[in-house]
Amino acid sequence: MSETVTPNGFRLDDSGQRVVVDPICRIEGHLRIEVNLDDSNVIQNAVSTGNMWRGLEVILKGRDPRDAWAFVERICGVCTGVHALSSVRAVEDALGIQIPENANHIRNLMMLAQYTQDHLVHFYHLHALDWVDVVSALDADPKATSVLMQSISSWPKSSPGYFRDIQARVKRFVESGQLGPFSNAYWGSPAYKLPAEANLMAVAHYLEALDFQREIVKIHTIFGGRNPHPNWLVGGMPCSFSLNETGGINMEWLNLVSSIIDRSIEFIDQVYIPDLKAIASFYTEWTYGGGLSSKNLLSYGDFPNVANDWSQENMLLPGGAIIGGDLSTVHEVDVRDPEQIQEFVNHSWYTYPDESKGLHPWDGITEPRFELGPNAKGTKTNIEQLDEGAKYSFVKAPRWRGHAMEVGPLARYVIAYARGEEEIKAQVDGLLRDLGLPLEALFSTLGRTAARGLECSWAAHKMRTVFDNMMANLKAGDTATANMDNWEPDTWPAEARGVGPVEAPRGALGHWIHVKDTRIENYQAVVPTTWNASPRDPEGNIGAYEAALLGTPMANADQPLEILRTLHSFDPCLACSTHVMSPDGEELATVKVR
Ligand code: NFE
Ligand code: MG
Repeated sequence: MSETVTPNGFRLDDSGQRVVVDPICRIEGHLRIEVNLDDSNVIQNAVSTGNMWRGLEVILKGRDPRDAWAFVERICGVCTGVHALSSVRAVEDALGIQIPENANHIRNLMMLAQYTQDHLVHFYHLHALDWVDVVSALDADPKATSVLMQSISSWPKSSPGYFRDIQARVKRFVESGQLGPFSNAYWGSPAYKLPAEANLMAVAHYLEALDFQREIVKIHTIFGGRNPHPNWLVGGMPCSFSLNETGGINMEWLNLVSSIIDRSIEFIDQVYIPDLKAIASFYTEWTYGGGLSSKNLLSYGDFPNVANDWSQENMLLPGGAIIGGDLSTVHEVDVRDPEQIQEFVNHSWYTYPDESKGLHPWDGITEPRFELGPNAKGTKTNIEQLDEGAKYSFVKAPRWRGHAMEVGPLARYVIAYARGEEEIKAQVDGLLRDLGLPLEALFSTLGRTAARGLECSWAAHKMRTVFDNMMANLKAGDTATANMDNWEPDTWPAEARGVGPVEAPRGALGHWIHVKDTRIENYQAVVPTTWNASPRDPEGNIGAYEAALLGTPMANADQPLEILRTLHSFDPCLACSTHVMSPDGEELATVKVR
């Protein structure tokens, strides 16, 4: 191919050295990235591949729509609950079922708890070690670390003795030769810029966050019985309030929820946000990873303030679409319009009768076809290089009005900023001011990571608002959590279609259902990581991961730290995006740098 320019404005050149990173670690699911480097080791071509298939859309056919949530919730245990929510919304939409105010409050609370926990775990446990050198923390002066910590936060765990103990723990790890969660990284690389004290501080918080995240998900267990995979219900939520009694959700449980919310706000604002600012301040020159984030962004909007009102004005976080980086216009998105959202498969390991066209999810088809293109190298079970001119991923290619889109916290934040949402604007402007950066700095790997942190804080605070609203409603005497009108199949029309848009932690999620004669005729999920990890489409537009990697210089082609930084900033989840492992679970590829 050599050099081409894609319709969405990215210059590709596949003539240089090909580097294959497989698997990308510290993510959920199986992701392979191939890039071509020029003579200066700058990325000139990028290929994003989801290399597993699970088939959840297919196994839903013929089932009772009221059961669908329990199947699709198993798409992923990380963004747990989001697929169940999308499913019950889709079924309620199809069958005209309204939910009580309390059910809306509980769903909002559970989703906000999900954002808070998922973003926190992503920052510390999946992404921080791209920026924080654990081994360097051994060289830190615990006293100086304490001074650093106390200069940026009033968090009480900040004494020299505390950091000395943490350092001793890390030392035992390193000396044992068994690094456990800290193994397989590129420690000592010159790409790590933090002073030893900042590294020690971040490692301490890695451990603290690991403990604290378990507290947050108790909110799921209180309202949904368990985590991961809490219980849901078409028509409401499967829990009941009895404020002054011992059974059901009483004041004791509600007080625990309230206490978790307070502690979440404290941890996020006193630990996560100060760490984010401190770490980012050493990497402001690392400006790579923008790609589609500066062009096309999509959010459905979520967290309805009042139940059953789907207008953007009613959303705590309103959505829309931005095209070509034009922040002056936020386009309305209609998930029902067959012209707007379509999935393409000409570069995906699926087949359609006519692969030059996309299909709206209500008419979507999930029929797997695994085949290697003529220019792929290696064998079917040991692929050395994929052929991006042919089919090359189990991720489909969703498009909005033909555009490849980025979704996720950065998309939500830029859209809310463009819509003039005051709280979001204040957060974004405050962070940029503290770091001395212009708005354009947002359109980058660091911007994506920063937006997730701000959104984590936003979500923790919004839990308080939603909780207080729910308590006021309960105290006013409304304790209903479910509505069983239109629940029985004999009340359903012969045919119905519904859609359940959700803003999941990683971005815009939708489930589309077609019910026929009381059974599921067709079911399609278009997931955040499906958007971001998308392969090329028939026009040649590249997806968000692919676009974000272009132009990034690699210090050392054998240590793909730069690729990890940018990929991790999206918080990839291939379990979600393919939701559909090769039948016999065979290994499709091995790690290779060529
Ligand atoms: Ni498995 Fe998911 C989220 C969904 S993914 S993590 O957030 O939906 O892309
Ligand atoms: Mg799908």
